[in-house]
Amino acid sequence: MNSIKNIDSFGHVRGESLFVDDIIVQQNTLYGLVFDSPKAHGTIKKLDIAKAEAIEGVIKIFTYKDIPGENQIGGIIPDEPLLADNKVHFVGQPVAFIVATSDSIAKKARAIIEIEIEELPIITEAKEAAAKKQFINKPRTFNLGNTSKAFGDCDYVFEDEVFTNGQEHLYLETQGAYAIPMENGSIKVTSSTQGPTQVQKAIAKVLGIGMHHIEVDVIRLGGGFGGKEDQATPWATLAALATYLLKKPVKLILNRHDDLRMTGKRHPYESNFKIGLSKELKIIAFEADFYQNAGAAADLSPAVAERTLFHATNSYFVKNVKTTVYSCKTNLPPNTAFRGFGGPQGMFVIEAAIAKAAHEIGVTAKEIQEANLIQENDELPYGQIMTQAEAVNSWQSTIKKFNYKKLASEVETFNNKNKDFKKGIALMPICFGISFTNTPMNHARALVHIYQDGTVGISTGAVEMGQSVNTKMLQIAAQIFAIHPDKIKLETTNTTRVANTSPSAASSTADLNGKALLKACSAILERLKIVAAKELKVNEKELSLQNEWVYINSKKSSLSWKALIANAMLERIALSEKSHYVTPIIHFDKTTEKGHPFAYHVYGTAIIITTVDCTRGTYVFDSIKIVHDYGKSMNQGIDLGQVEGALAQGVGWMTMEEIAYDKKGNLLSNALSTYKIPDIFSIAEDIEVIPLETDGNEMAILKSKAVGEPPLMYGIGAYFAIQNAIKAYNPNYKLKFHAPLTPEKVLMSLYEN
Ligand code: LUZ
Ligand code: MOS
Repeated sequence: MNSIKNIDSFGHVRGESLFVDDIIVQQNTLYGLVFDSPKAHGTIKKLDIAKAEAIEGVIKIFTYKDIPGENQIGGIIPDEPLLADNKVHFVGQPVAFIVATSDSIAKKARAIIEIEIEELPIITEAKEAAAKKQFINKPRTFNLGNTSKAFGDCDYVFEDEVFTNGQEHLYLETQGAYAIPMENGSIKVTSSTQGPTQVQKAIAKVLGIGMHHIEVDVIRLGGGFGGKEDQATPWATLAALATYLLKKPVKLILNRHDDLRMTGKRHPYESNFKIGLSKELKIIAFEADFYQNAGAAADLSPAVAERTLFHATNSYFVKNVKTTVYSCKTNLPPNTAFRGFGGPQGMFVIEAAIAKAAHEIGVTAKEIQEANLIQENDELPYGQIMTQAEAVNSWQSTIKKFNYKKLASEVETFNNKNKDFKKGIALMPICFGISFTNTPMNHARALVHIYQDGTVGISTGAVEMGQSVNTKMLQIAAQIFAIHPDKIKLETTNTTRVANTSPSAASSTADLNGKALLKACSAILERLKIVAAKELKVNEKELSLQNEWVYINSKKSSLSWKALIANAMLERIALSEKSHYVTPIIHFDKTTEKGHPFAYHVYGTAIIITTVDCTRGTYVFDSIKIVHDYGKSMNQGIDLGQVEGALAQGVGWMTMEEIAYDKKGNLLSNALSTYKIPDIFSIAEDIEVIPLETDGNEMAILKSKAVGEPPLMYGIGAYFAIQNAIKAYNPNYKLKFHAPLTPEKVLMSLYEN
């Protein structure tokens, strides 16, 4: 069972898997296109859609005036109109929605819409916004101990600035939705969203009708990475708006350029840190201020900001901590969830602080990292007491299993012998909290039907986006019912079957939905055992299911799974079950900023080795070696895939993916020719991932820990490996913490003096 392949793999390879754009369209389907703001900030003085609307084949061009309900799609804070009213706040902000009989006609119409905008001052950077007091909400501060006092007791104190850039999600499948009118004013929307309920809720609000009129269906996503947690909503809502008003099916699929321009990305952060250490290299005090570039509306920024604070000390125990995050309002598209959700931004800063301290004191970062790893019963800055801490375990396993000493001495030998090439080595421990940091979101439901022929249909709130959650769900049901996976079907994720769901996010989807599914399957199993016990005239405690057969005390009985189900039907036993799972224990009090927000933490440690070409500033990664805490992985192939994919994304964020806006708020990295993501050559040829040996965790599904986001942060080590190579070449190099560390920046650093 453990080796079951992603159930979508054959469909994907054959091109048979269905995405929104593959749905066979109904007759009279119309095509939508968004007309967006060409300016980053200003007042709309004139919007002329009449000429465009007169084009043959253009059915209607909608503006905010056509919205029957509220022109509002903000999820956490109601600060985001669906269509701009009299003001625009970023380039790419939807202003009008063109609906035509074909995509090409809609494009012609878009080209002749006239807009006049009286420009207002444009802010593109976080600290610039902070200086002008442009914030999304109030800052948040986490406090432990007393930093100002503690700095006085430190032998060393260092400060510096840090920048991490944004990151484009670049899901293979762009944003899109297809809405069709049903009877009595109801609408069915197929959306490429991680959050079907969010979409349903936003549509109901914008149309001014009840959520019961909106059915959102999600087949699967061609990637999400957080980019479709909140930001699938506008497109589905626009399609639904047009469908509602025109009573026609409307399809809206963003092309890549529109998607890149109109959607938000990972938040760039400008930060400051102050770190204080003792002679023994204990981190006594740590302070950081994080300036998050939120973009023009809140979107998920407050939640992302919160997670930055939760991860600001990464895998380390620090007695005195004070961290503050400011969500700064700028004229960029609202930045949003991205794998790690603010965690990576926080973790990079403390790693930078450690690198700085090591450099100044004249020790290796490893010595500081090692001296401060968090341990059992240590208190985190947010009050949670560490249990089942694996930071030391994963660190020591990594050092031992990969023979770190030998690797480090090879790097040193190489550097002594070579002038034009330098190697760098870095260690990157991770510690990532699992649960939505907003406690009320940690619940899920599953609906299971056993059909009378013994086959099974499963619905949960989980959205399949390539992470193979459906395969994990199937494994759970197959295990409990002891039936072949071929007898089980994962239904689409649909708001009428499983309602009020949290988005598939926070690495928690398999845990939450899997636990609900486990409960539902177990409840049916209990009923079936009673039927079998009656039929076989034994005590139900003696019964088990194996290989589609009922066993009595591990001896095969006369009763097959199929016959058992047929009997249960005759006995009028419910073959369906709906279950609800709520993560136990967790809580958090935002007034004190203390609590126990995470079900558990995921750990691991990576060793990253790079070779820098000191003539060119280019680099390759020789090897990336990881000991990762899967708990007891329920599917090693799938989980390894998640580790490798996340790692590539982390390395890309740290080294090459360079989002660029000009001062006018125009996206310069607006195509794949100007935005470089990692390819097969960017990632180390030698990647080794060894599972950390632990007991797993009861709060994880089948003790198999969440794996979606944590491994992204191994990529942070890539920055420091390159930095160490630069240090080996240029003794005058002044450490800078400005990611991504592109070859251009490396080259400048190699030759600065
Ligand atoms: N989404 C969210 C997330 O709403 N809350 C979270 O804590 C979170 N964490 C990671 C990714 N998405
Ligand atoms: Mo996410 S960053 O949608 O888990």
